[in-house]
Amino acid sequence: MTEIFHCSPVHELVDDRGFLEALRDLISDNNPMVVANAVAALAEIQENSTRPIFEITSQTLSKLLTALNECTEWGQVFILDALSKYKAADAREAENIVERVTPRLQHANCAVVLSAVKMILLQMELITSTDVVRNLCKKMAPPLVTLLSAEPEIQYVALRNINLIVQKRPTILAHEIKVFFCKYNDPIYVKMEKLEIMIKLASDRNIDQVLLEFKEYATEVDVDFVRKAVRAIGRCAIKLERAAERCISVLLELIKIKVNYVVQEAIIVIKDIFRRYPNTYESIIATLCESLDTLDEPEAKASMIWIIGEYAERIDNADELLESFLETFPEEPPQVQLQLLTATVKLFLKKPTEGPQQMIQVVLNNATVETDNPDLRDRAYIYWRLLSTDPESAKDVVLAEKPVISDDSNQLDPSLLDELLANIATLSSVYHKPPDAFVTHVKTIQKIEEEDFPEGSEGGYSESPSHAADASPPPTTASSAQYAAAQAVPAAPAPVPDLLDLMGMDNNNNAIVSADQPATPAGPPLPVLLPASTGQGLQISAQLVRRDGQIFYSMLFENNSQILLDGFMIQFNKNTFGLAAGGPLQVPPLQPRTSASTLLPMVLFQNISPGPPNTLLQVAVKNNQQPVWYFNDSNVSLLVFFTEEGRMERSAFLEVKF
Ligand SMILES: *[C@@H]1O[C@H](CO)[C@@H](O)[C@H](O)[C@H]1NC(C)=O
Ligand SMILES: *[C@@H]1O[C@H](CO)[C@@H](O)[C@H](O)[C@H]1NC(C)=O
Ligand SMILES: *[C@@H]1O[C@H](CO)[C@@H](O)[C@H](O)[C@H]1NC(C)=O
Ligand SMILES: CC(=O)N[C@H]1CO[C@H](CO)[C@@H](O)[C@@H]1O
Repeated sequence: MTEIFHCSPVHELVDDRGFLEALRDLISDNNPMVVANAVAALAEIQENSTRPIFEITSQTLSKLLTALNECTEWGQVFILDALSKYKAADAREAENIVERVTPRLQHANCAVVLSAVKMILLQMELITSTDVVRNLCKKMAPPLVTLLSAEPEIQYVALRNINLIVQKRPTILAHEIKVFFCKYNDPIYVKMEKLEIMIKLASDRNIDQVLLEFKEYATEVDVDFVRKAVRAIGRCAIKLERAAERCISVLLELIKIKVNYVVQEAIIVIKDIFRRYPNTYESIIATLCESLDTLDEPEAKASMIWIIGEYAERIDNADELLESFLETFPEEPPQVQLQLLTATVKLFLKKPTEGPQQMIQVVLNNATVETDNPDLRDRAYIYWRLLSTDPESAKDVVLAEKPVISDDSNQLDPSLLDELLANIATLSSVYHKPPDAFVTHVKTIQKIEEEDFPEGSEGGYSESPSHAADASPPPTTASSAQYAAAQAVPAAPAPVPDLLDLMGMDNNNNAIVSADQPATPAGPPLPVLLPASTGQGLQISAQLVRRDGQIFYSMLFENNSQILLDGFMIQFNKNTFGLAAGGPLQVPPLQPRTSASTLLPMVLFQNISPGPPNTLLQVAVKNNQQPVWYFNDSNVSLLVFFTEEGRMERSAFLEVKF
């Protein structure tokens, strides 16, 4: 055994099953010190391995729980993490495990504390006794509070984790809201996180205290923090019905201070409050209207316009107010334009008099003829059509009762929350993103069933010449000249220089890529879709690109095999956009150790797949020497379907059914 321990650096042994088995066997040793040392070694190996190397079984459970006291800090973290994944047989076993682990909550190392919290939270799912759960919640509060007396960086990590914990079990820290009050010298990133948790812990019982705090924060110097504090007041109003009135009076006090960004932020949240409690607080609209001319931020402007439109019948001079906004309609950002359009229509439906009627003409003209924004245009046309055909149903649509909103900002989806809770004390719980969102995996290649492809085995292939001599450039129509020019780009995959620059080139001999020319890729390399190891030495990289309004499949073929490869053909499986080859695949015979790149022109809407939309492109490539290779291009950028200006072509837009 000692021999094995000495032999070589840990990471080289990760794949040595015999060695790992030996270590795992030691976990069952009767001496807790031996168990602790084996755990330490396993923990270190785990550091260097991406797959879990160790799992707790019901046999090793009690040994490990006993050894927990003897272990190093990292050994403890390792055991606790493994225990989090352990599936207890029943509530009693879960209770036993948790009871043995609770002393870890007092540990000085915050990694141990967070791992213990995670483990308890996860095992608690199984525990049914409300008394036991309540007790555990009580025990978890003090260690979490202690984490907040550490240095700011650790506080931040603790706060991000606590943010998750209070979403799952708000009771744990329900009585501790005071520790989340911001200190004047807290760094801004700590303050922001504390604010978020204060909102989550705010309740009818503590709201007065919380509002005093928020009000104070709203007068500090850091603008972002002030804004967040004002928004926090609004979110509390939405969350706590009984406290809404108190929240609103604080907001009104803040508006009266007339600090520009405070006013704007307040108006944004008041719009949400109106949506949460319709027909309740409209009396404050007059106060809001006093600040009308100070609004210069799109979101605040849009909110105010929404309020005016929504309550047009109760605001005497609603038409004047809207008219003042309309003067700058063409220059406003889209967000404001959309609100102006809707508010004007609401005003017209509520007060169908001459003034509003003129306004609506101006708005509809501006929003249809004079705009490039498709959202604005579509909405304007819908209103126009509704108003001109059936004003009564226009009322039903535009003035319909809106669903009441609730405060779900910064609230995580329950399944994501559970996944993140299982990752407490890791980076994942700090980012609030699941591990696979920032740890990339290596793509593996899978065989696609040949029957999936249209027209059987050969029919649909776009052929490439068997010999370079056979390859004649396509006929000289305008588009095929472009295409030939595209082919002439010597061995340079994406991005290809502007095609127009190449039009003057003599492309008789360059019409296909010379196989002798080594690939000198300019710009980022194409993604490898068929690695040489899978393709018996043939490697294929490819990506859809858009050049001069046309879609191409930019491909690079690399021959790492010992034989000449020729007769290349390509076929695309049915896909959402109906992408298919728009011409033959022009790849010259590939000598061993040579490569060739090509731009294959693509057409849309040729073989549209009936299934739900996705961005997957399944490709089959064959040649005269090798079997058919299948690969998936899973990274089809939607951008290539749009013109260079980012607008989708009309014909393309009409045909794609999202
Ligand atoms: C667009 O709006 C501006 C400002 O309100 C107005 O002067 C102009 O006449 C409008 N254009 C049309 C075509 O109605
Ligand atoms: C390729 O696409 C098929 C069909 O969607 C899928 O089943 C397969 O997992 C994909 N293969 C890879 C390597 O992504
Ligand atoms: C997907 O394509 C884009 C460019 O279109 C590239 O930046 C990105 O790295 C690609 N992602 C993967 C996973 O290949
Ligand atoms: C897989 C691969 O790239 N093989 C070779 C094909 O030919 C080119 C050009 O000679 C070589 O650079 C590659 O190594």
